[in-house]
Amino acid sequence: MSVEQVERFGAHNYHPLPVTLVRGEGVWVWDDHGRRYLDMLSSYSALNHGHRHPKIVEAMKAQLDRVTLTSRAFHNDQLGPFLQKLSEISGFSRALPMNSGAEAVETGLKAVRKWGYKVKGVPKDKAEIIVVTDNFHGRTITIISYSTETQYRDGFGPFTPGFVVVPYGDAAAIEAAITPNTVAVHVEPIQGEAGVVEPPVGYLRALRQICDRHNVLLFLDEIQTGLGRTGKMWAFQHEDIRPDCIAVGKALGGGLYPVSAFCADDALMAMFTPGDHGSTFGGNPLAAAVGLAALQVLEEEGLAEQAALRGALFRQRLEALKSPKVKEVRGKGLLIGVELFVEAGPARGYCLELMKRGVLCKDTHGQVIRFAPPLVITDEEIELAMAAVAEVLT
Ligand code: IF1
Repeated sequence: MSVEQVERFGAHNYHPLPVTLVRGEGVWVWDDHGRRYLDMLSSYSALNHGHRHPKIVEAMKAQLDRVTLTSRAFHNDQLGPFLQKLSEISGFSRALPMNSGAEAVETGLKAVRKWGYKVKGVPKDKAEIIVVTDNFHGRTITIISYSTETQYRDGFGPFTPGFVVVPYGDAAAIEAAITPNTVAVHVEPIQGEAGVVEPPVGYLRALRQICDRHNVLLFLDEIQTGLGRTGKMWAFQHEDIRPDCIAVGKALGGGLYPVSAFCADDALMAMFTPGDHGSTFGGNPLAAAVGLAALQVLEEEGLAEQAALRGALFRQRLEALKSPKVKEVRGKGLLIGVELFVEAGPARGYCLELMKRGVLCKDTHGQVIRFAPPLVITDEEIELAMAAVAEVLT
């Protein structure tokens, strides 16, 4: 059976909860014993549309009967409509399509560095990018070069230079770290992996002003917070600012296929000339058809507004529990973190208890239970989840 095969033939780079999922539909998944669960993790926010959204499945099936891979050595008829839609929804004039979130982040790191050299006039190989403590932007060696999580770095050196780490949430620390070689400030609007950590109100607005003052680019990672998750299409909209560029991923693939992109305006995207950067699968017609459908469904079903409404209900219910185990409820929209007191014990135990009651979620950083259901969740489904959460947390 599959679990033993994964143990025998795979790498032990994950420690999954003891459940084997065999079917998914909407917010529901079923295991190999026919038991049903509410998916409150959404594959780390890649399932904003829910499992197997019919309209996205339909778009993918249609494209499967046409052409799936062309490489970028030739044009295909799906990439254009996808890029235009992503431009409209992101508010950036251009997008460079990739596959994983980390690839979109790496694309952005290349763009802001090259802009530093070609436009700002930073001396060769001296570009500095300011990042923050407890960041998570992916698993490549360059990206973990600026991670502050020992486990993500241990054994993987030597690391990529050119990153300056300052405390998350402290705008003054960002400004103090800027030098003439600083090309960008690179942060998550809300830190997901760190445990759904929100910065102080006004942080993003302060970063925008600081970057403008010092001719530095603001590069936001919206891979987990974007595409409606936090109750607006983009998390940066909560502070009414506009970054210079964003990385997008996860739900851009509609829960069916890896699709990511780096979005920026003409001047920054012009740093890429033919042959500078690429990817075998980036921008393939199947990805583009799926990505277009995912964006259309987000708009047609008002999933960002749904996340704001359902998130408010879910958060209200969580806070009303007044559980003695809960230190804090954090987050925006349907990106919610429940931090437990250390005395309550590790969050993983609660996730196991919730699993026994038909709710799947994930702990992060030991003490935080992350709730991030598909944005298509209904009030009734939230009440079902809350029944289990109430039992486990009180
Ligand atoms: C794992 C974490 C979440 C991300 C942000 C970029 C990426 C991610 C803000 C990279 C990916 C995933 C990766 C996955 C678990 C999950 C995760 F706990 F690891 F950090 F969501 F919080 N920026 N996050 O959250 O995107 O290359 O994976 O497509 O690595 O275990 P990717």
